[in-house]
Amino acid sequence: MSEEKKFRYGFFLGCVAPNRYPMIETSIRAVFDHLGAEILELEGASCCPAPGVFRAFHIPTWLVIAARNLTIAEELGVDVITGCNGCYGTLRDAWYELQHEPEMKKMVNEHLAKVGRKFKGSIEPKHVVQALYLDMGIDYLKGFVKHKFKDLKVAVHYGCHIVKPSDKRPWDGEYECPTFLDEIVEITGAKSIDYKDKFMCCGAGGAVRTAVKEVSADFSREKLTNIRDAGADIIIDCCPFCHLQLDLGQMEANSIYKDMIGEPFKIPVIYLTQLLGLSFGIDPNLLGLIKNHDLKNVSPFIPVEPFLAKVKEELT
Ligand code: 9S8
Ligand code: 9S8
Ligand code: COM
Repeated sequence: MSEEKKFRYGFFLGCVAPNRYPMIETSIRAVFDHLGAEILELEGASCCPAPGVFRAFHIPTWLVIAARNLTIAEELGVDVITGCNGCYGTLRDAWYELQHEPEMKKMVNEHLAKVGRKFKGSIEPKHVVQALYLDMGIDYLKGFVKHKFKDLKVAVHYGCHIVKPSDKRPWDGEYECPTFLDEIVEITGAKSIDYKDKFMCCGAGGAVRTAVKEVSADFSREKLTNIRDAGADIIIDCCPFCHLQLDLGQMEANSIYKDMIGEPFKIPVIYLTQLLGLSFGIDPNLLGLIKNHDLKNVSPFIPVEPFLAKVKEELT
């Protein structure tokens, strides 16, 4: 008999983590398991669909697809967690809107009836960070810390959708200068350093990355310059799309804005649960913290080895 777990969630994967950054998915699974959370699969889930793309074109289509994804978790009777800000944005905004707009809910359920589904609004979509910070809480997390970093300077990147729109987020007034992510990071002993325009977008969202690569790379260039100027050893984020932009985006900024940036950027980009997992004593391999590879077009694009060297030095 398996032991009774304290928390249960349906895991909404989205597209970017499973396709481009499987280490993000792996580290979320490892850390949640370690924290006594049971993870259920949402079989048949699709793209959330991406807020900056689908919602920008056709709101009813966006709502119906989002609601369909939520009904999968409703059938299982569990709240949803997602490790992606964009998926969180879509699932949470749609969930909220459908509860406040009966006409929209009626329209959505007419469509869902054709595939034998019905949106009720009975479960809550949560970000992985929300589950860690609000469901479990800092004190609970602290109880799992086995190793502490002594000298690791972290630039925390929140991304946009995790805090905005504020009326549909659970952060209790903390929307302009939130601290919840920094607080989680700091239980590992790492220092979350201040840097200029910390809450600026990474440059990827709202389909900017797809539409105008130079503009999105310019955002990243500015953000990365501020992060480097502040002396960060690594970047910590909580969104696979930000992760892609801050990792692959360093290569892009290095080539598109070569003349502006001086030394090429090479700041390791680490997902929150990878850092947490290390501090909980989880094997780096189970957190997808792999050594540099020589495969082409395969993440991570910026080697994480300088970080792994530091981990070895500080955590053993
Ligand atoms: S799904 Fe499809 S494109 Fe993405 S990763 Fe997050 S947002 Fe939702
Ligand atoms: S991608 Fe993730 S959440 Fe977003 S829209 Fe602005 S920032 Fe980066
Ligand atoms: C950003 C998602 S995480 S989107 O590009 O705004 O849809």
